[in-house]
Amino acid sequence: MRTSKIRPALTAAALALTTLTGVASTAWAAPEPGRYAAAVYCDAKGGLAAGTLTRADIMARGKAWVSANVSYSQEACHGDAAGRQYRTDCSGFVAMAWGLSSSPDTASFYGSSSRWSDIGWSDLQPGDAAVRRNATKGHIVLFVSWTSSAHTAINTYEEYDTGIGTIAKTRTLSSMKEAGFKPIRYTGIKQDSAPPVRYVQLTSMDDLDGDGGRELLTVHTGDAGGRLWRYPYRVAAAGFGTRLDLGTNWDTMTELANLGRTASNPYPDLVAVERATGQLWLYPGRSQGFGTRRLIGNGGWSAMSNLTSMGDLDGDGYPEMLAVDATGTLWQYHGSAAGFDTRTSLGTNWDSMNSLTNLGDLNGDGTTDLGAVETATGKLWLYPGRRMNGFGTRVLIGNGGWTNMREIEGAGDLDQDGHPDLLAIDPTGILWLYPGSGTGGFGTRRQIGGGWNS
Ligand SMILES: [Ca+2]
Ligand SMILES: [Ca+2]
Ligand SMILES: [Ca+2]
Ligand SMILES: [Ca+2]
Repeated sequence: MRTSKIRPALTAAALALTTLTGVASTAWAAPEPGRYAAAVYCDAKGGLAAGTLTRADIMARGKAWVSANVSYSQEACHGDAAGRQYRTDCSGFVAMAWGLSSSPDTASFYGSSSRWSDIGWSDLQPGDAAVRRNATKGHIVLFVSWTSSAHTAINTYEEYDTGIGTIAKTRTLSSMKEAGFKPIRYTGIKQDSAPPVRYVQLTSMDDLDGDGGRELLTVHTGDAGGRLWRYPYRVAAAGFGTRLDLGTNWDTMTELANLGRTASNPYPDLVAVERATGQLWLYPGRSQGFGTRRLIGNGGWSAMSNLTSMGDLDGDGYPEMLAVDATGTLWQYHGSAAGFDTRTSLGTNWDSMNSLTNLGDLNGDGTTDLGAVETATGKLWLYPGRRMNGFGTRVLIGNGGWTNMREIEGAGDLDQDGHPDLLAIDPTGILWLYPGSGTGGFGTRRQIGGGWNS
């Protein structure tokens, strides 16, 4: 039911600006949705129980109203496919998409509830929402997707205004923040079954085959016997060349780490812990793969995690390595011709972090830096290296969401622009390159592979 009400001129002008320039206006057209909420009762027939709708289901429900361009009115109801009735304004639309038992207003969506929770902007996934509520004004939109990997604008579905109805729209993140939007998540979303983890132990290596490009090692758990693959990076092609099979049974090993070159070998060595015995083995680099392994650490290494080579920190020709023990102490192992000799404690509470990785000299001060994800927050931190003296005060380099990544690995200067880079596999199996900026952060990430979950 469309009304014949004429929109205020400001609203029409703001919409025209939005349409022509693609810049979302902050002059929000949607009037106060809560004012008349009590006046109209829309029977949602109990809604859909929590845990019923997947993100794909929520997007399909939202799209149904967009496709029908359901008219905007705070005093009318419209049904979902099963005839559950929701108020035809911005908050009624999101209530419908989420299958709620009623149509809350934006004040309710902005407030706390067991049915939804605040999330970070970088956590947004399809079917989440963003809500604003200032004094008596409010609006809420359904998040569809980011417009690009730069994450500067989002695509939405929203019940927009009188005469416009339910539409798909694009809004810049800056305008949303300025207008006071915050992202929220329905707590009743049914989790999609996670895609199988096929590639694990992402390990960036120095050049093995002498073509100048770095290598990426990974264990494939999906084919017979845990195959180790080497992916040669081709700088000119900005991607990986044909992978090479380096043998089976690598799923019996864990904590693979690139030791890098030592004074004893022109090719980079690999270390790994044998799950069954807790022994630490060194695999000497050869021109295409690795030679016969050598035992360098008797049992007990299965209690260690986050083995991370930091390169040769004291200049004696042998790389140092970090590892976290079961109590959360971070140890630095001093490299030697035999493997490692002494170790030094670099501090406690490292069991609150995960995905430790050698970032190279990411901040450009001449020393190798460490990256780590804070498990509780999903934030990525840079620990500026102080050679043999541990690390300086940590610096935040990635807001939340990094715990969602399946694998994170400092990649050295993969694209050879002079700055070290980072690789990560996201939950959908996309391999991302985060190019180091040279000043302690990353430029816009680039997708350099897909299917890393198959
Ligand atoms: Ca190479
Ligand atoms: Ca050393
Ligand atoms: Ca540094
Ligand atoms: Ca680079």
